Amino acid sequence: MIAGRFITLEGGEGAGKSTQLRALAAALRARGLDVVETREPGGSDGAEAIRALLLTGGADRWSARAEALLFAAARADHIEKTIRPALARGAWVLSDRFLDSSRAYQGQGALTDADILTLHRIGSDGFLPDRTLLLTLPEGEATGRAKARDGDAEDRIGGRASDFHRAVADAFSRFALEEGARVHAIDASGPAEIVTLRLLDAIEDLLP
Ligand code: T5A
Repeated sequence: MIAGRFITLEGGEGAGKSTQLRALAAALRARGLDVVETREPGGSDGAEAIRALLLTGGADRWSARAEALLFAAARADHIEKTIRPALARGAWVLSDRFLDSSRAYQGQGALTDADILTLHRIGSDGFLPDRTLLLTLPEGEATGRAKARDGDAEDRIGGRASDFHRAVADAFSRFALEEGARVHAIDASGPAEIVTLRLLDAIEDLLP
């Protein structure tokens, strides 16, 4: 049986994660692989219910600590109900965001990166992806893509100030520098088809 693999796509708002996840899934299916497409927050019934709590409502609906705990709880359910069963049957699981988003978004303020990793150890035994593809795009370009799609409609977290999103981008870049074996930074500029080829190149060594 082919070994299942767990691949995550990360990056800021509008970098093209959802677009690339669909394209990557299609490319892997064309190679005969069983592929599961999923996302965070969400990806299981329980986690999707938590997603609605996290992304709607006023900016101060949750404290920083409550927000981090909700993401960790959603992730625990997602891993247990969706990711692990799919990997166990030999599927490739592609997730639009995962732990590194919590580290970048929730681990740069009231809580540290170490705190987020502790929550992940408690919630999910510290389970990590086989490879994380970090889509990088200059700030203006990413904002332009997101605005072209959504106008001014932003969710609870996406709508935070640009300083916050800059700190998120810096944190992601740091993960790629410090954890280079797992986290590969991919240039997300240019036509979507070209970006997909870059992503395929970055997982070539994992393919059967
Ligand atoms: N969050 C999430 C946390 O704070 N902590 C966590 O632990 C987790 C898991 C989730 C929010 O939750 C936060 C982060 C987020 O704020 P979401 O609704 O899931 O929010 O949305 P995002 O993950 O932010 O993703 P977006 O939908 O904003 O953007 P994507 O998926 O990166 O981009 P995509 O593919 O939708 O593309 C955006 C637009 O650009 C076009 C697309 O057609 C689309 O219109 N596009 C391109 N245009 C030109 N060239 C290309 N190459 C293009 N690729 C895509």
